[in-house]
Amino acid sequence: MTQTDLTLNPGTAVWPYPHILQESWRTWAFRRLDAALANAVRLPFNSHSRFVLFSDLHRGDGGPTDRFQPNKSLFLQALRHYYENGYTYIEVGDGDELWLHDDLQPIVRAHRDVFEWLHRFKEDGRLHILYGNHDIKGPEDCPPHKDGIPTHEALVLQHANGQRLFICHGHQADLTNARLYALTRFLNKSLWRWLRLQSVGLIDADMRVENHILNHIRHFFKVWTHQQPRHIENRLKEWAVKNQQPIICGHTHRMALPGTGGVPYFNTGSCLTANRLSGLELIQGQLKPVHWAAGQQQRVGVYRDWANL
Ligand SMILES: [Mn+2]
Repeated sequence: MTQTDLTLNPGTAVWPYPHILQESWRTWAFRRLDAALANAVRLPFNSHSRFVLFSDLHRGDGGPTDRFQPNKSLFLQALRHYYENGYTYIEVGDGDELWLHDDLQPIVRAHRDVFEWLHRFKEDGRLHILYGNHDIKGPEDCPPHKDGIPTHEALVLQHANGQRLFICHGHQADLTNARLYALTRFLNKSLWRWLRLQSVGLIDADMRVENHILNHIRHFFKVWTHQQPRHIENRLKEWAVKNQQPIICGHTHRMALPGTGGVPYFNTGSCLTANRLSGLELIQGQLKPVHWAAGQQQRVGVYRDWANL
């Protein structure tokens, strides 16, 4: 298959990784997910509990590479709404962008108002922050806290009826974000950052550049960024089926809800589209997708088929 044969339509078959790589990837990803589940913080909940889950905000330093900045005021509105309505906020990883910045200080300085809200939630015991691959500097270098707020790898919401919801960022199933971690982070810090500063916009489809080499690089990343999340979703779904364990992730930036009788894999989506936040609400025992756009909260579709929560 040549590169020009690949199309980007949803539902396109994923790149066929060699069988042996698929197998070892699966084994390795399952081991990491098993460990995250075993070490997860347990949290009881019931049908009166209210949770809101967002992920992949990628808060930066307020400068030109900060992709959170355009959505900041919308996110502040959402936080106020959820705080005043008694929700517990779960940040499902990649809240902050530590691949482009060496430490959290410039991020906290640029978004002090956001962190003040987070501290308000924390003081009420209504905040749980999970770390994703962009919140860490290496697989073994996970921050114990952010601005004094404890962080964890995973969370299990445990209902009195025995139902368990497992929540983690999802990079545990991503080969490039663990085994190849150092290389991936290096490329992000150097190449990706430089390209963003040049406004080339590798994955922004409407950007045109005259340079042929850059166009080829752009095309490769465009295909990659459409294909790779599907591989990761497949690993996460396989794990959910094997363990009969509903799982909620972020990381792929693709919102997901299982259809009736489908694999119980949920994804919060991302908050990187300008003027739009995507997330999940868990209220009255139901998980619902929620979108915030220009200050308006819209619930699109309700997943009702997950009985007895
Ligand atoms: Mn991620």
